[in-house]
Amino acid sequence: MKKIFSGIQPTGDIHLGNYVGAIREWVHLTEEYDCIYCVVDYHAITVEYNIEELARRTIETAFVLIACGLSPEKCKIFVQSHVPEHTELTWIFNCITPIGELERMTQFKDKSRQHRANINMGLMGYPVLQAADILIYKADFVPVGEDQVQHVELSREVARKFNSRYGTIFPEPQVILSMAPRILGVDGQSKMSKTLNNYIGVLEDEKDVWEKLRTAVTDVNRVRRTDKGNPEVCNIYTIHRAFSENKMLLEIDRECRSAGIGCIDCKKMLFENVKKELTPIRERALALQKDTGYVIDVLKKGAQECGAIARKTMDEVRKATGIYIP
Ligand code: AQP
Repeated sequence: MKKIFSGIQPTGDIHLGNYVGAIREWVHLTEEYDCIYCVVDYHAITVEYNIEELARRTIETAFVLIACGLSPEKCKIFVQSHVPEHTELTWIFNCITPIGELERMTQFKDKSRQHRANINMGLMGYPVLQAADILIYKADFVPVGEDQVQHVELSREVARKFNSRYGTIFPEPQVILSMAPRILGVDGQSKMSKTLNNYIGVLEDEKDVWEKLRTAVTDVNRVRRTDKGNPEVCNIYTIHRAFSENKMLLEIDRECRSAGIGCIDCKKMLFENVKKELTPIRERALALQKDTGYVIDVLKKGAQECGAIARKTMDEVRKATGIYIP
């Protein structure tokens, strides 16, 4: 069975972008691949964060993953910091990764702009840690949204560089690009993001979801109800594509272009479909919230199993790099 690795940061509420851009596809992939999914807490501390909230958010992220349908019977779920070999391998990779490669990463440039007062080594080295996350399990594929493609490409370069210098240990991982690779935020401008506060949370209650959808930016050129719309530039239509069936999409496309349907009616149809998919997730999450012990056990088992794989890879890496092994 080919191996899959992917991760999610415990930086805030899991939103529709994370769900359709990553988690929903992670669930399907467990049917065909040997999947490892990780709550990447060390990635989350590369920017300012709330110390009191990190542990709670880490557990919460894990139970939302399970509530979204990831079954611990079908994949491994664990917390990054519980397998310290990730950071050990990062150090080895740091020593073969050119700084220039890291400086040109789009996410580093964006986050440096957002966090001018704290442009730290960890922020720049984020993709190196990500390469270690992936390669320590010798993953063949990495399912991600568009924003993470550049980082996976860097992982491939790191693997290539390591293999040519020390002998082949790592595969060159390939991206599995999400079917919904870039969901925009309700501002209609930036990627939906936990830290930009432009998101609709997977666990938000129906009233709040509707309020956010109702006021979300649509096609800015469609000012009046009688103006014809352009679904291809409309944020709401992008979300529709992730939640609605083809028949409805064709109908909306046709009606929007001829001004036959207004934005509010289009949003109401979307809301119904989002509600249908999120309600069972919210119910499962509520049940899991009352059973934190179960989630903690899942994470413990995941860390044990992943730790065993990671230790084996590190043994190979130490040998290959000439580190003294007593
Ligand atoms: N808006 C999005 N559309 C499609 N996919 C998305 N992903 C994130 N946002 C969107 C995908 O979700 C997975 C986990 O992402 P992450 O938590 O590791 O970090 P991120 O990509 O940086 O997501 P956020 O919400 O924007 O987090 P913050 O605000 O903390 O930086 C990834 O596969 C990602 O592609």
